[in-house]
Amino acid sequence: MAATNQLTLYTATVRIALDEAGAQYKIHEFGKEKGNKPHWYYTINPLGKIPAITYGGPDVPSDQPSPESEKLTESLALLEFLADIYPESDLLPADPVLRAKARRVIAYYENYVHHAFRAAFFLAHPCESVLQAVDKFQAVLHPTGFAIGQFSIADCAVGPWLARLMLFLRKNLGAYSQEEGDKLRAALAGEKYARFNRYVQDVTERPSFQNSWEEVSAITPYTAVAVVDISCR
Ligand SMILES: N[C@@H](CCC(=O)N[C@@H](CS)C(=O)NCC(=O)O)C(=O)O
Repeated sequence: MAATNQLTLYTATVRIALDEAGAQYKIHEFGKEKGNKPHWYYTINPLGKIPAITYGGPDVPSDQPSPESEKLTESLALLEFLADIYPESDLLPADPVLRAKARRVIAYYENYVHHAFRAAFFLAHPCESVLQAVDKFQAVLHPTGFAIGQFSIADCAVGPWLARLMLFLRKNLGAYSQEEGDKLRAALAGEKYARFNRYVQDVTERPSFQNSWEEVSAITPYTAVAVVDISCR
């Protein structure tokens, strides 16, 4: 384990977990360099992807990472790591059942919702598959409140994506036809998806979400190019 608790986040929605934990951290934003990372970043993540965290080592400028810090990547691993180093945040509760439920919500989002939205947005697949995915997803949400009742890494992981997908849908971005888009919007607004809509509303109203959402919307232009962004997590 690192000898210091220096922690630098290289942008992304993992920031929600840091804010929830009340962590002290530095943030490095890439802005226009997002798709073409500077060479020093490859010492943190050889894949050049964000998010990443440097942890431990001396407190150095974020564009001069120390060889002494741990370099951590993969958003879900980072969320679990933050829950581990800030146990008092309860982002991943001690109860094994709740832990399994938090991980299940993330898996349902990834395995069903993300794929279905992508197929509709990129490949103009019938929007019906989005509704089926959302239905499966809402069935594993706690009946009220956040994904497992209390706020957890599940909300950090899926909240920003759901907000982004719903934003794209509202803005009519994607390969689906106007008619399919209208059908999907109308169906999703229905009573059948009340739990899903309430969940999206609750997560997006959370102050920690609002902090990083401004960042996401600032770097994501509302154009067809923005749709490409949903391919990453
Ligand atoms: N599975 C990785 C995906 C990382 C990823 O694809 N990140 C995107 C941003 S969401 C990225 O860095 N894209 C820019 C690039 O590929 O250069 C994770 O969850 O961390």
